[in-house]
Amino acid sequence: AAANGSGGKGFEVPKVEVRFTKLFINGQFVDAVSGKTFETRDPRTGEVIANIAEGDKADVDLAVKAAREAFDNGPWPRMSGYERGRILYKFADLIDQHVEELAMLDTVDAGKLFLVGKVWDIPGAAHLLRYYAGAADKIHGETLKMAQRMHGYTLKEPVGVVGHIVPWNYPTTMFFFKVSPALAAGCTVVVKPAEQTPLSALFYAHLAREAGVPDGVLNVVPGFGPTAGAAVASHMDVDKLSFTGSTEVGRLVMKAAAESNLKPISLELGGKSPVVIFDDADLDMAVKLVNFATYTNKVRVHDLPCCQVSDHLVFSSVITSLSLSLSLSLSLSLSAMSKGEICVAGSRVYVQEGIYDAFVKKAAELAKKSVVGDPFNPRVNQGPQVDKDQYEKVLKYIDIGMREGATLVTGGKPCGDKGYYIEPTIFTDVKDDMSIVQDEIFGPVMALMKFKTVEEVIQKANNTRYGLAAGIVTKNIDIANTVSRSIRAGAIWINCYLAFDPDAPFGGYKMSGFGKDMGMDGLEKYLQTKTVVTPLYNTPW
Ligand code: TXE
Repeated sequence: AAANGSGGKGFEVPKVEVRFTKLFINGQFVDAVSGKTFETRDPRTGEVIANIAEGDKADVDLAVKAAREAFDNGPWPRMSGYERGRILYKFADLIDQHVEELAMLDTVDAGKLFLVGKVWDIPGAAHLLRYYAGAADKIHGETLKMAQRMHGYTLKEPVGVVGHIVPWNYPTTMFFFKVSPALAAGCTVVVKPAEQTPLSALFYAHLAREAGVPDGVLNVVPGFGPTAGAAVASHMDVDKLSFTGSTEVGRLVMKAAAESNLKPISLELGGKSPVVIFDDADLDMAVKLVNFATYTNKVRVHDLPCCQVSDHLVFSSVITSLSLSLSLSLSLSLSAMSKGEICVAGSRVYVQEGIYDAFVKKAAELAKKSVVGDPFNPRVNQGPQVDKDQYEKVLKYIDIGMREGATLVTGGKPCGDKGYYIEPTIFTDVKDDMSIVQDEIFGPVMALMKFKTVEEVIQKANNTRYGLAAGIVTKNIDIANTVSRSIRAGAIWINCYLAFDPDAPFGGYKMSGFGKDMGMDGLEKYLQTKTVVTPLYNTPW
């Protein structure tokens, strides 16, 4: 890896202006009741970017009150789905008009590659919003065939005030995974962004207001988990909670929901997803796929023809003319992607014995080509880990891997003289019960393992408490079908990876959580079903 922490010179680091730093409650940017603020830091340097109003219980109470009022008496749930959809389309258009500025905010806040934010995260958010805007006027119940001369039908109604607790790894994408279907359903929402990455969420609140989302419908309360987050989870007036984050905190919010008003919740939690490579795979393609699956914190836009979804998303979005530098950088970064901060990272890699040795060699060569450095640099494939805690967590796991007896094939060290950069890392001689195979590392660390038979690898792939995703690489359709049915995970990608789409429901099995984001399933969770029954004329009752 060109692991110099800068990725070289010859690029311009833009000056990033932070316009919104206050809480957004009832259509206004306001200070926290306590007057407190907290620092958000740039992972490229560890330096402070801005001081953000620090919400806690008192502010969450105000936000929920505004959302309650907007839900109980305001126009949002009462207007036609068509009208709500029009406002959401406008919101999406405004996102498109601010792509650069939004991508910059996510780069300085989360260390995400700027070009990827520009062509994927931000336009992808607008795409997702439009998907649900189009669904807003297609929400309806069913007519019931009841015995005994009764007329019955169901109504699909918005669930009410929704609490959204979101993580830092995809500040924009996670915001819209949650908010888009909830708003389309007619709910009102209180969003608690991650303390590491509050900047873009506040900007989205501003754009929602500009688009005509009424006051109180979308509230954003940055703050810390145990204060602001916990207040959302335990609030008696929050009707539904959707959380993405760690399994540990998922357990806490589920408990808080149970101990308060029994609000229904959905959880998208950690993962430790397997990628299974069979002997018949095209070796070079498989190596690239796995490199992408493990290290990514971005969606690939090139090279793997099977990943049409991502390609389509990019090329059909507002970004109609990719700049020369962008195309160049994308083709340079075919393989060496980003920093492993993604819940579906395919970091447990099982390779069949016939190609194992060749695979290890090529995977290491590819990882070494990765350019680690400033995420504003178009030549860079991998930016910094989001903050000091995550950086230290990843390095700790690398150390544990070596102490547990795994062989470090490449990487394993921090790089650069400032900021939170780590080399893309590969371990071999890994045993199933090692921590680096069982625990979510959330960093650029791949564990490579050998297997012989289909039966054996199914057993190994399922030997995890998680069940978020899995990858299978083979040309044999019978094997692909058998393995995909046998792995207990919410998403299976055959001969591709990370093929997300607004229409494809996403969510885990086992301790990766429950409830889906995206697709019509993602809308359903913000609706509840009311059954209405009336006797027909002359039916004795
Ligand atoms: O997550 P947290 P952290 C995993 C990943 C990562 C680890 C720790 O393995 O290394 O979790 O990351 C809010 N009540 N994932 O500590 O704490 C918090 O403020 C209510 C996977 O950042 O779970 C933030 O908004 N809320 C994951 C959100 O929960 C609380 C993405 C997530 O933070 C809270 C992120 C509390 N008591 C991390 N405590 C994925 N599935 O993609 C914290 N929060």
